[in-house]
Amino acid sequence: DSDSILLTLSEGVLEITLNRPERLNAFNDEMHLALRAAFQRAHDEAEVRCVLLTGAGRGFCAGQDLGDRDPRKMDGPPDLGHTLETFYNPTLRLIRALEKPVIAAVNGVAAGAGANIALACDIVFAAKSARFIQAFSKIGLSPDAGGSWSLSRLLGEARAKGLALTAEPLGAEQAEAWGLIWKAVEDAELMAVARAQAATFASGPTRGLGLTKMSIQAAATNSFDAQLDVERDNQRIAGRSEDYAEGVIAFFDKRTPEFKGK
Ligand code: T3D
Repeated sequence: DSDSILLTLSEGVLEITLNRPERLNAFNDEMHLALRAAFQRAHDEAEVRCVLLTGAGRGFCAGQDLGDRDPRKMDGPPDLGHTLETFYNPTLRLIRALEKPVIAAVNGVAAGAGANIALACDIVFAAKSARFIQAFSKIGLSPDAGGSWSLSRLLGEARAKGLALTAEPLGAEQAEAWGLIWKAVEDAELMAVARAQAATFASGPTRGLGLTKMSIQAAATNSFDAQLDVERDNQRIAGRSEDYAEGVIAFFDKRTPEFKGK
């Protein structure tokens, strides 16, 4: 734990709050390391059955803290490839590889890498007042944190290029209409809606949910034929889970299943 993020683990939900509200939760090195450690914990601990990521204050995350990139305070141009590989990419890889659902509750503006970290999550709820901004082009950078991948796949090339080249803010309702996020919800209801979904996932068949995530992700690069193989392999694993047996028995008993996440 560190001051730059807040962590709670309750009823199987690891809630991570980015906590630098005076900087709209922009990333400094400490927050990078703390966020990565939190996702590593989600990976390592069986008690964690769902992750919920949100931001403190009025913003979700404004991307990299530009205070740490002020050319007037540096000896020469930074190697941003190195900073991406050191700080952002390991966390993004952890989010995608985590075989548990990751929910983003985008409570306010999500800019630059802040937008793209949200888009790397599995289910994105956004407050209706939230905006997604590919801010990179405004400061002479190009998309990172998986944004070029997510935008192209979720929206297609025309909208991906439009957002990335113009840096025009995309409102939450438009993001939902375009299929970029799961749902835009009333601001006052965001956390209740996101937490209810997290609770449902955390009491769900974790193995099956994790395999579902993996199958959908694998489809992005697979042929139909290869994807049938992925489904076969994942269903083989799911079919051996205790939760699958419980699901079928509960069906015949006409009761709600009690999944254990095993
Ligand atoms: O560097 C590497 O390692 C490579 C990786 C790069 C990844 C990236 O994310 S690059 C993109 C970095 N982010 C941006 O360029 C976004 C910059 N911020 C903005 O454009 C705006 O702040 C927003 C559109 C996000 C929000 O606008 P608004 O009007 O709602 O708020 P504001 O007044 O601009 O910001 C409030 C405060 O947060 C303000 O501080 P102040 O004046 O009250 O003391 C502002 O400076 C600060 N803030 C916002 N974003 C950042 C930031 N401070 C440092 N870094 C930020 N990214």
